[in-house]
Amino acid sequence: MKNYSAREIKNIVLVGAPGTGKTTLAEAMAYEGKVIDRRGSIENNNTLSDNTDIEHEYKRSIYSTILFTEFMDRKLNIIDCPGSDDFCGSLFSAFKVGDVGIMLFNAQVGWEVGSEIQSRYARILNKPLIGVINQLDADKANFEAAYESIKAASQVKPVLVQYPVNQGAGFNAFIDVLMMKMYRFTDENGTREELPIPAEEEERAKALNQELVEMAAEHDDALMELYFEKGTLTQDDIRAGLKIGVARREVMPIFCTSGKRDIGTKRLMEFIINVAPGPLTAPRFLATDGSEIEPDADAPTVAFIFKSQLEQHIGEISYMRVIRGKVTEGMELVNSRTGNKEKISQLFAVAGKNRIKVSELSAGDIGCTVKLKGSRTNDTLAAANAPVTVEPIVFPEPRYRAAVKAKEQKEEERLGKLLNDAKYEDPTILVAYSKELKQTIIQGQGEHHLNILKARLANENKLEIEYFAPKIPYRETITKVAQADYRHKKQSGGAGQFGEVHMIIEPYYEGMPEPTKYKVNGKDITVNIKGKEEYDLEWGGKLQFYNSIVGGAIDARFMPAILKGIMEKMDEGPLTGSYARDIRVVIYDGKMHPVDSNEISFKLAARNAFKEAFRNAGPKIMEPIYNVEVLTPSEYMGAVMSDLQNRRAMIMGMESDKGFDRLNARVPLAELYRYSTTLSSLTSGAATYSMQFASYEQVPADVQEKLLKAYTDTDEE
Ligand SMILES: Nc1nc2c(ncn2[C@@H]2O[C@H](COP(=O)(O)OP(=O)(O)OP(=O)(O)O)[C@@H](O)[C@H]2O)c(=O)[nH]1
Ligand SMILES: [Mg+2]
Repeated sequence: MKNYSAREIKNIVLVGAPGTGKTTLAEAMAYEGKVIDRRGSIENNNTLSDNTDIEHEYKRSIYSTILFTEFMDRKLNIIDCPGSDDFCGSLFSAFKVGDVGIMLFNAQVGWEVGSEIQSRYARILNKPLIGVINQLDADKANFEAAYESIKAASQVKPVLVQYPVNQGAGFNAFIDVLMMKMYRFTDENGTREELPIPAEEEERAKALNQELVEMAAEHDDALMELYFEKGTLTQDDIRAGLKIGVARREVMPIFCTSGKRDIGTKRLMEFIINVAPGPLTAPRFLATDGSEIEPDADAPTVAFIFKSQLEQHIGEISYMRVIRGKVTEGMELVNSRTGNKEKISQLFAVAGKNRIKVSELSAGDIGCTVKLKGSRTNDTLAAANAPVTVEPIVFPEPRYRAAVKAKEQKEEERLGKLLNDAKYEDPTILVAYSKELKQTIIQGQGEHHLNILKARLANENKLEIEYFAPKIPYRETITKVAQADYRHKKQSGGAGQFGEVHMIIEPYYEGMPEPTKYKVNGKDITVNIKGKEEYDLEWGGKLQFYNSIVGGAIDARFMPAILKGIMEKMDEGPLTGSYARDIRVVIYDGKMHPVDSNEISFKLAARNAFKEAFRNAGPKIMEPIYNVEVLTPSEYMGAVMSDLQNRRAMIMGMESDKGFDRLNARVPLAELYRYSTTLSSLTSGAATYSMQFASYEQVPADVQEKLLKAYTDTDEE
């Protein structure tokens, strides 16, 4: 295989709602480029992409697949992404290295929620789109309705480059209003005739051609001038205008295909090669220091790993885009995260599971290497003499949380290892053992996301796991000032124990003034600050600790023990055993015994005084609140809203946007378990949501009651 340079390469990402035909179209593209000599199908489980058992079982894409095809002496690198939003992580990594998205629509459906979600991702990630109305051979194909729905919903303006002549089961021809030709297909293998536009189509074709001309002129002053001068534009002029409009994400040209029958694939690929942005024209990759990395093949090497995979018998496969310079076989590069050297023993162009050995990959190209020692997704490999770190992929926040364990206790260790492997392959899976909750918490993009992992562990690793409701990381705090004295005293036999601590506690808030005096239980207590310590607690919030002892009532050497006693109780709050936060403690008096006082006595005295004061200080349980944003077709808004209200949500705002409603709410985490599943069933899968931690807030009285009761119950056990 030839080595391609940046100007001969295009990197595209196939996106679109589930089942629009991305994987089937990728197959046709590979076939057109003679990477394969027969096209596989989803039904026969033999496509280049979707090549894992689990994908065969579910008949849908679960992972992104990298493919290439060679066409018109160019190389097209294709990343076929899953349509399901549960697997959106791979779309984020694909868009990191792809320069343009090819957005598929199902001609029978038009714009769907998946289109909405994925075009939103493209917008966030600043990626241009080319639109494809696919499945035009289906009985219920309705090109016009699909186009209208795209026009109504898309934020990037669609413009037709093609329209079908005979959509439906007999589909075999379309008119291309850029080429001003009709393409007719004589078989299902892409063989085409180029014909003049039939007389009855001339009027429509001309009108659409005129739209293209005007669109092109709009995007460039020189083209506009030319258009005024001549009254029209040439094909090349139109392409030039489209190039600008697409790159600026203002225009989405629309194509016609049947991926299944390989109709329109070649024309789409020609257009991608001629018009889509490539490595030299797309925005530059940024380094973490903010500088732009030029795609210069002769400069020191920079390669970015965007996907890591573990394959039996092979081990680690690292997919990368070369951003600058060249990666060649045998080369040594440095991983900028670890500082370790990595030797590139073998290099490949990738077509799904098939890997074709190549001797080098040049700036702009995508390929893979195997058996790197300690590199993973988001790592940069760079020449030792020119270290660079590429700005990493920012993956979406998790939306689904569960506790996980192996069905059999003895498998826990193996589970830990396999979950780590899963994390390595899919950075949107987060796993951590929570010391606080005493559970292993796994987070992902949805219930389906985690269920696929469960199925995979069962099939491939013969490991049965269980998901169950995760505990909520509650916090405890206080709402008013309280005081307590505690004397710890023990005199039995040998050395005794004695320590007495008097303390005041009060709620801490940002910017509160220094303590001066308190009135508690009718007593005035004046504070003379001898020492102040302030701690940012590991679990959020603060502890302020003041020493205001007068007249040497307690030796300064016992203060650390007193602090320790308080910390211990904050670690396991007096109400429910959750972490306590946002408390100011003032130690203002106490007593020592000349012989029996020691650190342990003061620690215990402080611990108990704190517990008592805490209970008298209007203690409250706080719960994590999340900002939840739901995106739903307007028809389901009522159902979504009333469900959220049942979840103690506070609705913060609502906004309508082209047939979709966006709803923002603050919802307690305790009410969000399996939310993705409920939302999906409320809206027939048409809605999506994201969630992000917002703050800790007091739980309502009835909830506090329940929690207190639950805790006492277990305490008594
Ligand atoms: N009639 C018709 N069916 C198609 C066409 N393209 C795909 N299909 C069928 O639609 C179904 C989904 O096709 P895929 O290629 O898996 O779609 P996808 O977009 O990759 O799906 P996900 O990756 O799961 O989002 C399969 O049953 C295909 O055979 C097409 O052009 N015409
Ligand atoms: Mg697919």
